[in-house]
Amino acid sequence: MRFDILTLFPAMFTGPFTESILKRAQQAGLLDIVLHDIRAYATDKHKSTDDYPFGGGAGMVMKPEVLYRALAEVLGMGAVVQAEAEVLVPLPAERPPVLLMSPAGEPFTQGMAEELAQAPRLVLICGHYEGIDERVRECCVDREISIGDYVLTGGELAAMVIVDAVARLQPGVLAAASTDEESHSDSLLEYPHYTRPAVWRGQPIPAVLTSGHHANVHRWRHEQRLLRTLQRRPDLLQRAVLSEQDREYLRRHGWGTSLLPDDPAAS
Ligand code: 6GU
Repeated sequence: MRFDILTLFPAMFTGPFTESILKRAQQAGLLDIVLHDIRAYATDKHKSTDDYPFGGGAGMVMKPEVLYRALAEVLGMGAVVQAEAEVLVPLPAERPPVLLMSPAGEPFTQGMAEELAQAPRLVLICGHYEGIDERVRECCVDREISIGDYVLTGGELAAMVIVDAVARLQPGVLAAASTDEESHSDSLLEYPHYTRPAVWRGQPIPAVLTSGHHANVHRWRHEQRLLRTLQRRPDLLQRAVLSEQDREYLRRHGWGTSLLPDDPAAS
C-alpha cells in the first residue's frame, strides 16, 4: 500500500516511519510512504505557503494555489495545471482517496481504518495554520478526518496516527493473530497480559494461565475483556456483538444497574 503525505514539515515524520514495524514493512516492500514538501510548490520568491484570512480574524490560511499544485503533481497532472493558470482543472475521477487532516473532520475509528486499508493508495494532506482555503477543500478533498476531540498544532501527528493504524492492517505487516482478538476490532477491550516470571516481586499471575486448561484460559480472557469494557468503556458494549452468556455475565457484574447515560441497559 502506498501513502502520499503532503506536509509543510516532512522532517516531523522521521522517527514514527523510520523505526520498528513501519520501518520493517517499508524495507519488505509492503508499504511505500512518500512525503511531499508543500513548500516546494510555492510560486513566489519567498516560498510563501500561507496568507491572511479574508474578512480578518486570527491565524493564517494555506494558499490555494500552492496546495493545489502539490496535489496535482502527486496525482500526475502537474503539467496540465502548470499550463492552465486561469482555470480549475478537476482532479482525475480515478484517483486515490484524498484525505484532509482536520479537527473538523469525521472522527477516526478502527472501522474507518479497516475501510481505508482496502485502498491501494491514499493521499493525506496535513492542514496547518487555521486551515486550508475552502475552495481547495471543495475541489480536491474526498474526506476530512479528525483523530479526536482536541486541537493539535497541525495535521502531521494525525497523519502519522492514520498511517500507522491503516498500515498495520496490511497483510504481512503484523503477525496475523495480533489483529483479530485485539482492542476495538470487535468493540471489546483487550484482556490483561502476563509474561515471566510467574511471581514478580511477590505478585503472582492469575492461576488459570498456568493451569494448562486451554478452554478455561480462553473463557477467562473473554470474561476479562467483558469486565474491562464494562468498567472502562461501557459505551462500547452498545455496538459489541454479545452472546446471551456474555450479557448474563455482564449483568452479574453490574451491567444495567448504572444510571449513567452511556449504559444502554439504564435507559
Ligand atoms: Cl486531523 N488536526 C488538528 N490540527 N487537530 C486535530 C486533528 C487534526 N484531529 C484532532 N485534533
